[in-house]
Amino acid sequence: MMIYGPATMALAENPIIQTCFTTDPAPMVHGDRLYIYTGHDENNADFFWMQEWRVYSTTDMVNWTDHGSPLAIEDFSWGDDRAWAPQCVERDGKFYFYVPLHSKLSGTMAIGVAVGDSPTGPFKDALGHPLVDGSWDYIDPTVFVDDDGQAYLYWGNPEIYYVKLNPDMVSFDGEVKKIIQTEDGFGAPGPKERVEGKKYRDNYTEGPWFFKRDGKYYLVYAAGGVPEHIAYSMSDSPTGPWKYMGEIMPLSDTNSFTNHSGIIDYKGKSYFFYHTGKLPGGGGFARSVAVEPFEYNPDGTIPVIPPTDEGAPSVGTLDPMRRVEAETMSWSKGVSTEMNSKTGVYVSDIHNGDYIKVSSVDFGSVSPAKFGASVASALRGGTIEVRLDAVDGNLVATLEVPGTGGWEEWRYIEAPALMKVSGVHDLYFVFKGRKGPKLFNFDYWNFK
Ligand code: FUB
Repeated sequence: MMIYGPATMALAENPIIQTCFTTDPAPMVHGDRLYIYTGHDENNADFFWMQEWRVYSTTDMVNWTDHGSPLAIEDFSWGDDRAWAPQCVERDGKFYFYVPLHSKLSGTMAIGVAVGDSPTGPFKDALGHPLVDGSWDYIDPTVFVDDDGQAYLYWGNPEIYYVKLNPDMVSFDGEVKKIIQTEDGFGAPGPKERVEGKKYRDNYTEGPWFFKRDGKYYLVYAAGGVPEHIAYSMSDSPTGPWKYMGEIMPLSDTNSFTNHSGIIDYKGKSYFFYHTGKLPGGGGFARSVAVEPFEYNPDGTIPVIPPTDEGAPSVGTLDPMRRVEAETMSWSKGVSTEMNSKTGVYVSDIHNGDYIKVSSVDFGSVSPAKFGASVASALRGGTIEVRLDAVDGNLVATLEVPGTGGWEEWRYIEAPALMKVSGVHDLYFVFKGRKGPKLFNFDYWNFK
C-alpha cells in the first residue's frame, strides 16, 4: 500500500462561500471561532430582494461551516422586504443582531435588533418595533462597544448617523445624530452640500464599519457612489472629528457595483472581508463574500488591499477522526445547503460530478481504517469518492450510498480505507451517480 504524506499549505479561495450568494460580510470573533454574518442575494434577482441573513464560521480561515439562516424578514412583524447588511455583536453573553429592513410602519427603511443566546441563534426581535425608522437611508448598521462600555451604532447612505446605545443594547436616549461630512473628514462635504461638477477626493456612500484599534477609531465605508470602492476615516474620538485617510480597496473589476467591508483580527492576524460578483453566475445582485489577509502599517493606517482569487492562508487544521459537518468546506461545485430543526444544516442538491473540497485535513501519523458518512436519499443514492489533494487525486475510499427512503431519512454508512494516509491534505468528496437526478443529501462524515 502506498503512503501519502503532507501536501502544500492551503489557501482559502475567493469567494469563500459557493453554496449560495452571500453579501455584506460582518465578522465577529467569539471563543476560538470567527463568525461572519451576511446577507443573501436571491438567485436570478433584478434588485436587492433579499429575504434572510445567514451565518458562517471558521477556525482555520479556509474551511467555512454553514450555520444556515437564523434570522429572516418574517422574524420582524413590522418588516416586509430588503434584508440588507447586518452586524452581530456580543455583550454580557447575549448576541445582538442589528439589521436594516423595509418597514411596514414608515414605508421606508428601518433598523431592527434581534437578540440570542448563541452566535448562531436562535434570534428573536428584541423590541417588536424598529430601533430607528423613517428614512430610506436608514441602512447598514455597524455597532461597536468601547472599552468604557459605551456602545455606538452608526449607519446610513448617503448620510452618516449615529446614536449612543444604552447598556441594554436595544435602546438609546435622545435624538439620532448626523455626522457633518467635510472634505477633510470624508473627502467631500455631505451629499446636499456638494457642488455639482466639482471633483472631490472621495465621498462617503454607505456600509460603515466602525471599530477601535490601539486607541484610534476607524470608520471604513463604501465610497465614490456606484461603482463603489472602500475607503476610510480615522479619529481620536468615537464621534469624530474624522480625518479622511484614503482608499483601502480601490475600484476593481469584481463584477459587482457595490462593495461592503468588515475588518477584524483573529488568531493574531488581520482580515478584510468584502463582496464581489465573482462566483459563476454572479453579478451586481448576485454577490459573494471574499476575504483578504493584511497587516496594518506601523502608524496604524490600513494598506491598499486589492481583491484576489486566493484569499487567506490556513491558520489551523481539521481533525478527520472527529465528526465533521458536511457543510464545512473550503470550496464546492454544484451543491447547496438546506436546514431543518432536527438535523440542522446539511448538504443538498448533490448531482453527478459535483464535489466538496475540505482543506488542511490533518491525518497525523495513524492511518485511518474506515470512512463513514451520514447520508439520505429518497431516490437511488449514488457514490462518494473520497480523494486526496485533487478532484481526480488518489482514491482514499468509495462509499456507496443506498436509497434510504427519504431525503431526511439519515443512515450512517461506512467503507474501508483503500490506502494509507498521513499528514495534512486537502480532501475532495466527489459525487457520482446517475446523470440528471439529485442523488442524496449529506449531513456529516468522519474517519475511524
Ligand atoms: O446588500 C444590500 C445593500 O447593498 C447593502 O445594504 C449595501 O451596503 C450594499 O452592499
